[in-house]
Amino acid sequence: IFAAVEMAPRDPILGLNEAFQADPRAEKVNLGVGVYYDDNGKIPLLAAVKAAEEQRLKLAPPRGYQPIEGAAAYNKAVQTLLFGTDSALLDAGRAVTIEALGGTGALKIGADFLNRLNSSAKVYISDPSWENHRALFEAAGFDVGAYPYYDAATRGVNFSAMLAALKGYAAGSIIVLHACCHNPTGADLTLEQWQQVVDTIRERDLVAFVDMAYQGFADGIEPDAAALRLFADSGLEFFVSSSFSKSFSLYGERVGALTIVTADRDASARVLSQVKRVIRTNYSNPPTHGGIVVATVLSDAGLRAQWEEELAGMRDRIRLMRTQLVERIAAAGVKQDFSFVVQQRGMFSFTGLTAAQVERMKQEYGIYAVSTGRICLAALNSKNIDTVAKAIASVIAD
Ligand code: PLP
Ligand code: TYF
Repeated sequence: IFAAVEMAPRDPILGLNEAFQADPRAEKVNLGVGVYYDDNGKIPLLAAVKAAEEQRLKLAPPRGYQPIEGAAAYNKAVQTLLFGTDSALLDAGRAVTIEALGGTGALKIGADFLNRLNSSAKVYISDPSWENHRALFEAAGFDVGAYPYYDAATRGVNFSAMLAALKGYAAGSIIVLHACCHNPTGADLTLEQWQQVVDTIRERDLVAFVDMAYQGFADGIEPDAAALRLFADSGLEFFVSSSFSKSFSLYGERVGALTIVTADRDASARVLSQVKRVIRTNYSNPPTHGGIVVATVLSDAGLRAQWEEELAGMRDRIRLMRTQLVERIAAAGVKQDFSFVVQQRGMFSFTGLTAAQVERMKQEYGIYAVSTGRICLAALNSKNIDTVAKAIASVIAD
């Protein structure tokens, strides 16, 4: 039965991990995958998470099934992070949230549900986007196109081209948007531009699917939800996938959520009943641990304050790495202006390094990056930043 099975290509990002692990060089650096490491190069276990886990362990709760849609306390906490404590949309019962297996799981449940509603709708992702967006919506049965987004010349967003493209799409098309900290470019829309996107989505009868994987990594929990709040204020129906992989450093626990905003409470009940069907036929119900930990932290004032402080610490360290990288590339004798790295937001920088230069970084220095030139700033630290700056200087010199 497997004679005709071909070898599948590796995931362009996760595949790098395998190559990195196999590299025997001690001074190797992995700037590929989007994971936050502390200054010692370790994935942190947040103190707020540890405290919540200890509480849970002490309670020694029985391990029954969760509801299909996950823990109610968790789903409510997610809604408050997305829409704020004082939300007309939430008060009106216009949002349904289900606990999902990470942001990826949220995207997939949303995509499967959308496909049941209208399988001939076209999906548009940003050009470029997170590698998995296209594959995931295609796997759900959609034809996936891309709207113009990044402008290499300005290292910003080609907003007029993006808006013009949105205006040309057929009614019902699904537009996947990055709420903040765009992956892979680090280039976000301004709030004025977001308002124009919201207006266009309404005028053209498009469906917004807002992906929020990095809330808290640009400016903070509340400011990073600003674009989402414009959608909330618009009265539109839309989809949100969100993730705590990065903001709680809970990657492998797979903690995310799908939130669907509907017209009213009645529509919410009908939508939830159908989404539960999608979940049942995929994995029945989500795992317990990660969601309970997040809900515990978010519902306890002390733990929540501690978490926000730890999140700010991660955000600030990434910012520091951005300024230091720019300084050290200049100190290594590079004339080209790299100050754009400081303007970019979130974990990533689109450095402008070519695939050939990225390959040389790997071969000559054991420094791994995505072939598109994307690097993860959160993998830099006080010990490796000089090596990385010098390697970049060396591969762009000739
Ligand atoms: N969406 C974007 C834009 C991402 O960068 C990621 C990265 O992990 C995800 C979704 C998936 O999140 P998770 O790891 O929680 O599945
Ligand atoms: O873009 C990244 O590096 C993160 C992590 O299939 C990731 O979003 C990468 C690839 C993938 C799943 C997660």
